[in-house]
Amino acid sequence: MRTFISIDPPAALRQSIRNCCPQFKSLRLMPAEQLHLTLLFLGEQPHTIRDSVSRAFAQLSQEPFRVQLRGIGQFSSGVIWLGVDSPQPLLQLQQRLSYALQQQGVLFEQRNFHPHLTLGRTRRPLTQTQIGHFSEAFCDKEFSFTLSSVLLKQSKLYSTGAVHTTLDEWSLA
Ligand code: 2AM
Repeated sequence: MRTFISIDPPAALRQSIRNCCPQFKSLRLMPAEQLHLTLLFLGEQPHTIRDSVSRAFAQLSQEPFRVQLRGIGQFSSGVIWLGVDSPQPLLQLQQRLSYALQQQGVLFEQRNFHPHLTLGRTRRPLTQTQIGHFSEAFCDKEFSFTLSSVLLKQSKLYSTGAVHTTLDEWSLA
């Protein structure tokens, strides 16, 4: 299974974020229900990953904390994203979970973590003017939520795009 650990903002917030996005011809926006932050991309894993993540989580004692989403950017891969303001607590959680999973013997590729919420994808990068429109649409909005749980998701790739299914959920305590 192709898996990842996801943070899902509350449904109402995801809808507000989606409603803010300007539409451009070349841009494929994500549906509101798919808006998420990837905390850890685990890639191909056996079905035992669920138990491994459970054990890793049991080792962490992480209290819920606020996450503030702010700042528009794009990756060269054509991903348009919304960033995270003051991401320190999130980075710390990512590192601690990553370490705990390695202690459980879970193998996955370690990459630089750039927390972001993918808003849409384009074949060709958006122009500076288009990115400016995006930033303007988001600039006076406050998108924050309390992170109280994380999810293990499976990602199935189809020609029409990825379909994500939740396999399990763990609460921060
Ligand atoms: P993206 O939305 O920025 O592309 C499921 O594919 C999730 O894992 C998506 O949020 C995707 O991020 C992320 N993802 C896919 N491949 C990844 C990789 N190699 N490293 C980190 N994250 C990845």
